[in-house]
Parts: sequence; C-alpha cells; structure tokens
Amino acid sequence: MSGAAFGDWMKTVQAGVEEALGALLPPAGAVPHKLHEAMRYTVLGGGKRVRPLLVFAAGALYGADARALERAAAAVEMIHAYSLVHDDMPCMDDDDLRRGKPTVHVAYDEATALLVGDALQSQAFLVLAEGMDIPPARQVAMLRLLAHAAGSSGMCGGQAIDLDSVGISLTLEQLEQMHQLKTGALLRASVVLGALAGGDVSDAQMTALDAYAKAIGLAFQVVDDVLDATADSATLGKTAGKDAAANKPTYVSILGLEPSRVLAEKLRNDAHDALAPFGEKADRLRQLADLIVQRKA
Ligand code: GRG
Repeated sequence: MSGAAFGDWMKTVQAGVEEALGALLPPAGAVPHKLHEAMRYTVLGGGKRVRPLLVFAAGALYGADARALERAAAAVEMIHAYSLVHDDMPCMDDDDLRRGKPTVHVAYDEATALLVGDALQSQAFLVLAEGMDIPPARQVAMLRLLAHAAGSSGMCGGQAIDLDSVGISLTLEQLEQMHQLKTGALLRASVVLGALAGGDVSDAQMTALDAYAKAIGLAFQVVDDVLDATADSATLGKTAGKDAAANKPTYVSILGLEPSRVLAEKLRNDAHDALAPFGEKADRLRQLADLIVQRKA
C-alpha cells in the first residue's frame, strides 16, 4: 500500500466520519437548542480523528460493514470529545483553546460544558446500541468494551490518577499505568471495536491487537509530551510545556527529550511487530502507528 493511497484513505474515512457524526448527533434545531448546538460545536469540524481511523483500520482486518464501523467510530469520538470538554474546564486544566477554537466553557458557559460532556457520553452509547446489523452478543461486547474503557477502570480512572499526581514524582511504571488508562484505554477500545464490528476475535488475535494498542497508546503519549516540551503555544493551540509548568510528571521530565524520542521509535517498532500475525491486511494499522509517532501536532 503506498503513502499516497494511505493519505486518500485517511481523507475518505475522516470525511465519512464527519458526515456520520453530523447525522448521529441531535440536530441543533431540536430543544434544548443551546445544548445541542454546543454538542455539535464540540464534535464537528475539528480533530485528527485518530480513534475513528483506528476503528476503520482494525475493521479492515475483519471485513467489517461500513455502517457498523461508522457507528463505532462516532461513538468512540463522542467519548473522546466529551473527555476533552471536561478536561478543559476550570476545575481541571482550565484551557481557553481547543482545536484552535474557544473551549466549550468559554464559548458557552461552564454548566453547558458539563452538560455537553454528559450528553455526549450518553449519545455515544445510544449510537452503539442502535442501527447496527451485527449479532447481539457482539454488540453487547462492544458496549461493555467502551463502558470499561471510558469509566473508572479506564479513561476516568487515568484522569483521576493524573489529577492526583500534581507535585509528586511518579516512577516510569506509574506514569505508564496512568497513560495506559487515560489515553491508552480509548485507543485500545477503538482498535477492538473496529475488529468486533467485523467478526469474532480469537484469543490469539486479541493478544496481538492488545500488544499493538498498548504500544501505540504509549507512543501517542510520549510524542504528546515531546511536542508539548518543544512546540510553542501557537503551533500546539494550547499552552506549551503546560504539564511541566503544572508540576506534572511527563516522559520528557523523567527520561529527557532525546530518550523520549528513542522510546517513541521503539514503541512504533513494537506496534509493527505485534501485527505480524495479520500480514498485509494490517498495513493501515501499521501506517497509523507511523503517523502517531511522526505527527507534528
Ligand atoms: C475528563 C474524564 C476526563 C478525561 C480526560 C483524554 C483526557 C482524559 C484528557 C485529555 C488531556 C490531554 C490533552 C491528553 C494528551 C493526549 C490527548 C488525549 C490529546 C488529545 O487527543 P488528540 O490529539 O486530539 O487525538 P484531537 O483534537 O486530534 O481529537
């Protein structure tokens, strides 16, 4: 598969997911107008759509139906968008900008931002529970997977550990565990949701997908820390070095800049190695691992 073909594939998936999200979110004209408008403001027209791309790339391994993949991708993106809205609020990171636009509590108000997150989370599960022509047992497995990944044993749990880590030193293992939950859980869910949308996943395949997801989840965070430490605020659309300034441990603060870059490369190789059992069919997943490590924003 060529690089150009990958770029075209990404654009096609991103456009399809944008359209699906538009259709699967409540219309802005429906009551309550402000909440629905703010949900659409949050989700539409921004973001790299890394999680949807993972859903589609993993779905390709199992010949998944596009309609099921669109719903899985939209659901995971809604959970991701909700987490960003809440993470940006004054009680957490207190950020004014997200994806180059005012954050939701700035564009609207804090109460609306809280409700946008709550409503997006519910909408995600609704989207996954309806309109998919797949066996009910697999659909339930997808719902359970997303619930675990988003909840206290996944993303929310990681966020809680992150909030508690301000001003204390974490070991590399503790930092890794925190990120595996905070960002890794949803990235893993994206991969497994895509696979489950297409078929049953054997234990051996699940082990391989898990190893891939673990490597890209960590790589994503290591690269995020490197970008945060090196880019200026204008390029990042957020305050550069914010985590370090907030006295939060990062890969760069624990390992240093160059060793963090080396670690990201190693994780990329680990991700590629994990996909060996799938052969060429996993090329999209390999290209996404490369993209995660080489990204500049
Ligand atoms: C508030 C429950 C709750 C959870 C928040 C994911 C998260 C947990 C917080 C985000 C904080 C953050 C900026 C973490 C760095 C890694 C990350 C998730 C970056 C944003 O994801 P991208 O780069 O964003 O995929 P786009 O905008 O491209 O979708």
